[in-house]
Amino acid sequence: MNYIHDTIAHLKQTSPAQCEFYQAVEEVLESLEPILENSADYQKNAIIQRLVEPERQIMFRVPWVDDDGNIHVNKGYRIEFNSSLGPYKGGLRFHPSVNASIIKFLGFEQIFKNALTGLPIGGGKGGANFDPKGRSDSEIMRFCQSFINELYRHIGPTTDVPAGDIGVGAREIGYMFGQYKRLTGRYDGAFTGKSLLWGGSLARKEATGYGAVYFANYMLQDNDDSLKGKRCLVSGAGNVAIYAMEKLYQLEAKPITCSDSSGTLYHESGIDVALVKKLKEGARESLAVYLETHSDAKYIACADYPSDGHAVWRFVADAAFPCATQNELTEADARTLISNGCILVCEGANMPSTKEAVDVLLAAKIAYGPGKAANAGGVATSQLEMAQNASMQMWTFEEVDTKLQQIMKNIFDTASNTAAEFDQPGNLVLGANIAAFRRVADAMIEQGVV
Ligand code: NDP
Ligand code: 2IT
Repeated sequence: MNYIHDTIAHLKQTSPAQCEFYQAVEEVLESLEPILENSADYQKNAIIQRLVEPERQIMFRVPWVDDDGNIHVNKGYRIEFNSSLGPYKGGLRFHPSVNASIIKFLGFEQIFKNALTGLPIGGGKGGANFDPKGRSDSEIMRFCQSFINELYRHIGPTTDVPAGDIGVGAREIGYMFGQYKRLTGRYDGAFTGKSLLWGGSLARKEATGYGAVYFANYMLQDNDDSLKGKRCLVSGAGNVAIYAMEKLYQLEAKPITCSDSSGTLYHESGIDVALVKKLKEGARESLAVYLETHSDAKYIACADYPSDGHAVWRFVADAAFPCATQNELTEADARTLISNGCILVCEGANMPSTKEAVDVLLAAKIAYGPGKAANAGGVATSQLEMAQNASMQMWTFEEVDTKLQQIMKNIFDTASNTAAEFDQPGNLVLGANIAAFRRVADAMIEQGVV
């Protein structure tokens, strides 16, 4: 459709050199063809032209002093992408690879993910090109305080509510909330992913990983199958990967891999999740240290990865859960998974599969759960945290977990029914994108040209 291609061409011209952002936009807009073709309303209201342009982009300097007295400067970002369904909501990422393209792709995905949850939350994302690796607690605290010295004026429980992402967990949220409270004098729900001691929600820490595994099980149940007894490949060893592995065991599946930024671990008898938690949540060590406890496991360093992809996807398994980062599953990886008999790919990470890999997975017609549907349990539970904060309540773990399961089931049903409505049964990429778009676009039309 010329109208979609023109929008993408214009975007590339006006927002140069943002390839991850183009990748996310192209995937969504291409799926929208069947709905845009028949809706003069969406065209007349310039919905897609407005959707791809963030409502507001904040970029700022983050100066901080390390333990030796040296001054460093990082780039801070918050992209407030779309507020048609509620306050901007989305995480903060601290990683050296962060740039405007990465934050915009994440913010764009977040609009649709949040819409799919059915909850009243708009889309946003932020972060900094700061590398937390090897930094002391005091350095992390000073960095977080400096980051908030600028960001505090843009956030609040009814305007913009940040949370965690890569490199940002409960420790960083604590330091940021402390500085926000000091500067504003307010004790409110301007962040989610908070500690359970002071306003966090039970099950938020577990929610993204658990939610992705619930989603995978719903996909399999639709084919009269289940996760029970399945051998699973997991990438990542952070928040999402750890709780995905924990839930896999609870559902009697077996995670046999995980990975970090230095390499991949393979353990035929099943990954020792308690040990990975200890290494990563506690000491923040490399996965290579796992071998000191389990000498029968194998560790493949990044230097030994195949030139066309990632070692983690080259093991034989029934299911794959990419839970680390974007574009970590290539076309060659997708082909290997399928030729090795893998029947399910469920994305805990945001946009972990390259465009070519997605095409291979869809063409093979295996169960494929795209990130914006499969990993929405994290942000959905963040909204449950906001609801608890606003009503000054604290729900039990079981209450939150039950709601999480209902939300994941609802997202699966919505994506699956929408795919069937547009004559592509099983294509959850198309189903999720169209269902989310309809909700956001209709709200934008009702709210006028803003
Ligand atoms: P963490 O920082 O807790 O963990 C990230 C893991 O992935 C770490 O093991 C890290 O390795 C590894 N990793 C990160 N970047 C790279 C890279 N460039 N190459 C190789 N390995 C890498 O982050 P999360 O678990 O929170 O996030 C993982 C993914 O899930 C991201 O895509 C995020 O956007 C997405 N997500 C997170 C949600 C959440 O609630 N936290 C919600 C929905 C999606 P190392 O240990 O060496 O640092
Ligand atoms: O990508 C994501 O959905 C997150 N990092 C979680 C966002 C949130 O606001 O909980």
